[in-house]
Amino acid sequence: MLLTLTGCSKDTVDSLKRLGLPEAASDRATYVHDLWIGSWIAAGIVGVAVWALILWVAFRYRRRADDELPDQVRYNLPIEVLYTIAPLIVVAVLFFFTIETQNKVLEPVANPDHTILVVGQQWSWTFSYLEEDAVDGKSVYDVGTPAQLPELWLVKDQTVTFELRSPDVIHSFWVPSFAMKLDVVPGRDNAFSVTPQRAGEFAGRCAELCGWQHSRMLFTLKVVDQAAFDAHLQDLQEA
Ligand SMILES: [Cu+2]
Repeated sequence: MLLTLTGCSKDTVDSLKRLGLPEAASDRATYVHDLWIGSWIAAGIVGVAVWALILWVAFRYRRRADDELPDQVRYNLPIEVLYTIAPLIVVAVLFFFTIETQNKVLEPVANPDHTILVVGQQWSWTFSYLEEDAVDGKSVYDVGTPAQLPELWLVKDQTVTFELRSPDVIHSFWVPSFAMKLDVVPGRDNAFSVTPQRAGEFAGRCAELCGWQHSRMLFTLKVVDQAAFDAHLQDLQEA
């Protein structure tokens, strides 16, 4: 109601409901969404409790007369134990749910529908579609430059595993709509899987400062149906 009166668009309202997180475009983004919202609710409860206690103490133990000094308290062991234990509990709870979310987000998939080799090189991306049926089991690739952004094509509702490789420095493969990024580290075989659940065009970028053209290390993600995907792979083969 208030938001309607202030003239906010539906997009703005939806974005506020997600507390600024991009709209989920994959199965695993929803886990991050839950952690994000849950963390803010927990922070809100703790925040309100702390403000209430501060206000209550300030009011309850205020000075009541000009010539009176309120009780001066020091070395209160129960209070000191409380403010040591309470933050530890807060950190432990956040840690637990973060690890739990991380395990779900990184859960490997045994037989993904597609495997894509993602090479992050200074300063663009190379996407190799490995052993695809649309091109008779061969592999095809798309290599980009900062001036000509590469495209990453995926099929809606089909699981893909990204294998991340870097020949030079550390990059980070990031699709904001998947609420997921993973470092691309030279000499280290990182991988993760997702199932895109919304068709459309999405932004992708490098999330690790990797040199002077880092900010141009962008790509376009297209989530399409099987026919469009197959046609694209055949185009890549002919290119
Ligand atoms: Cu980079």
